[in-house]
Amino acid sequence: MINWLIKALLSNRYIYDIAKNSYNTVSNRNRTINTDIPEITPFSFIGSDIQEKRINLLVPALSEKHVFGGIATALRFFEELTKLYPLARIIVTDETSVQLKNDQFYSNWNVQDIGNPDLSTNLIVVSGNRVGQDLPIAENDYFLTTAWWTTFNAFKMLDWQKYKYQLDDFRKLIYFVQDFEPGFYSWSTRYALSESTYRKPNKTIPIFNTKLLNDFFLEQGYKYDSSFYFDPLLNPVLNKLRQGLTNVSKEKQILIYGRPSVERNLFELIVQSLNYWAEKDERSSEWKVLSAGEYHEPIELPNGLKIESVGKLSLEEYADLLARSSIGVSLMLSPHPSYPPLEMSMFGMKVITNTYANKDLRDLVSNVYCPKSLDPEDIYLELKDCCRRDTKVIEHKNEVFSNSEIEFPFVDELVKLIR
Ligand code: TRH
Repeated sequence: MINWLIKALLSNRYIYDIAKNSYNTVSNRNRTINTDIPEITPFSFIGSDIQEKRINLLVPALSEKHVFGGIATALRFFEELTKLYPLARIIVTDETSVQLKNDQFYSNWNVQDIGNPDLSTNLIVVSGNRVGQDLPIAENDYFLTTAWWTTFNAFKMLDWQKYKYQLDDFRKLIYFVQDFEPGFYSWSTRYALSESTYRKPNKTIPIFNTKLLNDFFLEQGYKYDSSFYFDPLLNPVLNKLRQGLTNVSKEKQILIYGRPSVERNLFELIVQSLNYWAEKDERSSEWKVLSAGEYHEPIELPNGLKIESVGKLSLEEYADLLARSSIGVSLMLSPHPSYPPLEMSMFGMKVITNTYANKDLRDLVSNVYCPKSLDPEDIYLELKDCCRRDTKVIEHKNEVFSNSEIEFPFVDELVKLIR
């Protein structure tokens, strides 16, 4: 009864604001303010005698549980680069230990914690615990960065390298840009820091994941002397599995890309839309709703329906679900298309996804439907329509994923540029 009363009072915006302000005042009184940004904990450096050219990849994490689309694509690109350099090193910036996936090109490389002597072999350096430890940097180290803070940290590596080895100019790093990352935050310190990494054209050669993202950066006015973009491949493992699953029958199953902890994937919005749909579409009870991406508790919907979470699946299980499901709902509030809507479409599903800035996948990919706005009611209307559309897979078009076997045709040209 008391809980119900509190809930009812807090649903009033005015009372909610008063309660929130009082709570903040009391809880701020004894609080020490933490101004750390752990991702940019400084590295300290030490010289290295290694003479061979070495390509260094900086990634936040390498353990399998963290490898979704972004890191997987960066690793494919890095693998191509390793073929052009005698030595390679992966610097893991955030994890304090790594559990590597088997059968990867780096699976049997030496793994060491930061602070150990440099080795003239391919190497993985785990740097999550870097305070008081030095990272060896050689004159012939070259850098490929991924998330904004790996780039922020690598700029310091370039500064130190130029100073230590008296280089005439900064060696440019290769910045693998897979989204407009300031958008991962509200207007804030992290927004500002991540945006700052796009404003050092004298130190960067960006590689944009998709033409859509490349065009978004151009429209925002960022300029570089040289840059490249690529059309990503449908994950090669998924592609292979897809060929064996073409005859699987579609079920009355809706699959959502459900990642409650990744704000840009708009989990709450999907749940709100499904609530409308379960309540208002008189045929909703004919369907089953599954959520894949990240585990969460089951969510009750009206009319006895439920969103069941299957968590992060192996690629084999994910492919199987894509093949059996009829409709996908996968949102991402960013100019990058994100992979799941494209994967759903490639497996013959009808896909509901959002537009953003210059992104409109309806122009580029078959079976894609976009709501008029991101009002959950508009998403519900699109979903209701999709539930009534023929489940037959129509002729397929996908102009975002690459049609060629070669995902990064520009690697030779790129490597020449940063000699
Ligand atoms: O790595 P990601 O978090 O995505 C990043 C960013 O979203 C970035 O904005 C985007 O530009 C960049 O990728 C390309 O995760 P993403 O792309 O959403 O991950 C999708 C991949 O995850 C998909 O290709 C297959 C894999 N996957 C699983 O392995 N298991 C699962 O259950 C699911 C649902 C996906």
